[in-house]
Amino acid sequence: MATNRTFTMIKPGAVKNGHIGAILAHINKGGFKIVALKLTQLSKQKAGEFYAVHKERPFYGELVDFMSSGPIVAAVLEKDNAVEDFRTLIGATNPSDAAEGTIRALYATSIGENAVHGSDSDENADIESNFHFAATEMC
Ligand code: 3AN
Repeated sequence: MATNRTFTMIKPGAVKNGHIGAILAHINKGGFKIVALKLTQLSKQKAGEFYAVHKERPFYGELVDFMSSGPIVAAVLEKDNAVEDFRTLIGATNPSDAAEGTIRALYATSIGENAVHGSDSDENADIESNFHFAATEMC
């Protein structure tokens, strides 16, 4: 996959609170093209695999429970400098530190329920996109 792509999930809290449309509009306004999109729900096992890198962190159990608690929206996004620009668009992990106007400042309720995921490197964007989508589902 080209390095101008990143992977995102709209997390269960933001889906439950009715923010799918607003967040996708924010992403498009930020200059990102959606190249793959699905509404799905992660099993506990799949959520645990996705966040395996955080296995030793104290919040891992809570994170896996939350991420498998309801539907999510998974998407692959395309833009020059996608990974870095998307992390700027979503804001800091803790919404109370997120810059004004960012997705997390607008739609997150806490550090654990922080509205969206954004890949942290081109390598992880590729791994995470392939975790959720078959090659034929990415346009
Ligand atoms: P980011 O999603 O901004 O890259 P990471 O990779 O440090 O942040 O954390 C992954 C996810 O773990 C976050 N999106 C958040 O949902 C959760 N998380 C991170 N730190 C905490 C924390 N201190 N307490 C609860 N959940 C956390």
